[in-house]
Amino acid sequence: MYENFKCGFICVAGLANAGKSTLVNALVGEKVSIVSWRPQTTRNKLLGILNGDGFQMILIDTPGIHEARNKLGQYMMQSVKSGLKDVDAVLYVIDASKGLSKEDYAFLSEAPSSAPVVVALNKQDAVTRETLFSCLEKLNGIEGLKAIVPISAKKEENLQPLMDELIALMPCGAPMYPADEYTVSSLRFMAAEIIREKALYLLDKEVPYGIGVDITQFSERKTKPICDISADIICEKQSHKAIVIGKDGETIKKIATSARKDLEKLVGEQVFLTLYARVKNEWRNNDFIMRELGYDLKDVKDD
Ligand SMILES: Nc1nc2c(ncn2[C@@H]2O[C@H](COP(=O)(O)OP(=O)(O)OP(=O)(O)O)[C@@H](O)[C@H]2O)c(=O)[nH]1
Ligand SMILES: [Mg+2]
Repeated sequence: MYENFKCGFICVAGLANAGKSTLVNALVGEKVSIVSWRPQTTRNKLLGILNGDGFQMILIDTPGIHEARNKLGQYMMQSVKSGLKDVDAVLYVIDASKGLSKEDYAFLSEAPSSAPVVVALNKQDAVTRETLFSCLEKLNGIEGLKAIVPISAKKEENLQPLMDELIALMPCGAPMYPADEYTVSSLRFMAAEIIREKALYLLDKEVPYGIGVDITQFSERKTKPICDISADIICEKQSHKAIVIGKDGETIKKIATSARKDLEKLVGEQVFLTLYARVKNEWRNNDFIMRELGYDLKDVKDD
């Protein structure tokens, strides 16, 4: 039945802010991963499943490559490393508007995965032809790349040729996931991410980088199509907590209002959302709290 069917794992890697999550969402056609203009938005390895005609492409979104400055950063970089293992191809995303950095060169020339590498030169909508050609020229000088495809993930431009390159690298085999699944993340995890995304947009300066979201209640009522969700926005400092709450609670209310709309889409029911801000000092270096928030180094350790 699956004689000519193709199924493969593709690891989507690249520097922070390159547009990896935007691309995964565009390819899958659903919101698998949250997006923001801030670097280091994605913190976990996430699966996005694209069910196409005759193929199932399993995309692994990963955190942006950066130098870890705390245990959360180490967890994120370990997630990238583990995402690169045992895949059929690596889709390396570059932000054309920033040009090729030495970190991009290092990744592409050191080839940290044994899988073939396809480069998506992203944000073509935001650069001149000259800039795009200059990036393409530099990339052409790097040996061993399977393909280089200029795209715009945001505007969904040139995604078909990119998909064709990736499908060509996928082996024949039966699908790994049911055809109606687009991710394996739990609703609880996705709810926490949606709240974090809104906080990333609404908070300023260094505050958003130090927040985590802990879902403390997620229950669907038996008698009515209503879902009650409560969550703590964890901050690193008392001063950050005051910023998260805002004057007369305005900021946390704004986060809740915009999160509620997306949460209702996610669960398909009316959502009653309650948010609290709590301080957990230096949580990004605390194994115990990190584990509580779902960032457990053991989950992404090398084996
Ligand atoms: N102009 C333009 N902007 C884009 C494009 N793709 C992504 N962006 C923007 O780039 C920013 C970063 O996008 P993300 O998808 O969160 O980037 P990421 O690589 O997942 O970032 P991290 O998770 O932090 O590593 C967001 O503001 C996106 O809207 C594109 O094709 N064109
Ligand atoms: Mg991301």
